[in-house]
Amino acid sequence: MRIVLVGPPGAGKGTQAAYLAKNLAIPHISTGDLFRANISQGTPLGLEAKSYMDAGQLVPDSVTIGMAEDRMGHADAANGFLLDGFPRNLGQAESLDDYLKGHDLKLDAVLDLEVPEDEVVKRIAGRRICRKDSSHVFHAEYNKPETEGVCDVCGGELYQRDDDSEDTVRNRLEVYHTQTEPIIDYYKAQDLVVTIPALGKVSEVTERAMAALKALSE
Ligand code: B4P
Repeated sequence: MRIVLVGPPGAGKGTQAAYLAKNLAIPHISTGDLFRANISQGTPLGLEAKSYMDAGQLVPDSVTIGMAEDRMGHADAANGFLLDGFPRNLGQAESLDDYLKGHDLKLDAVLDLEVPEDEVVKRIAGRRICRKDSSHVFHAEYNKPETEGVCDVCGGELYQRDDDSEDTVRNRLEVYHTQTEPIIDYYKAQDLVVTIPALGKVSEVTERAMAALKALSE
């Protein structure tokens, strides 16, 4: 399957993507994680991305689209992928359509994770991620690691992201409303959008998403 996960910052895209990708045996492709990997390796792409991410802005399409297409072209994505955080504006959505058409492929679904704004702010304030692998995500209250400050999966140190400060979160929500929300209508016009209520336990949200995907393939 080829799936896009969309939703405001902190909706739980990365959290759900990790479980869904495992259940569906397809790679989890997160542009946020790709940027964070470049930042921790100190690459020129990472240096450029960091200034935008720290300000709560989108990294320019000129950098993001090529990076996402390169990742979708890896051998492990030949039979499907789960895109987390890409596309994030109409330009990226149109480029993705061109890429898929050019490879004779199509999307199966766009899962829209729906969460009220006050909940999103609480989730981001408590988010802790692993220094060794930023796809390992926890929450100080709602999704605690067994040992405080230590990743359950790989033992890495947990830390708070630079772009999770209150001011930056406000910018990121504004950017979401102005630039990312329009892609939901774009995909509604293609009859691809399935809305997933994303309040409740992490496992309950995964069950809702899996049930929605199962219903699509029946
Ligand atoms: P991302 O890395 O995509 O992160 P996000 O949108 O902030 O969060 P996500 O929805 O994945 O939430 P999570 O699972 O962690 O983006 C970061 C930045 O990268 C962007 O601001 C932008 O600058 C840049 N970027 C990325 N892609 C780009 C693109 N395509 N174009 C341009 N720029 C791009 O969950 C949040 C917290 O909630 C966690 O602590 C989690 O444990 C908790 N949680 C999750 N589910 C929960 C539940 N059901 N109940 C309670 N808590 C829950």
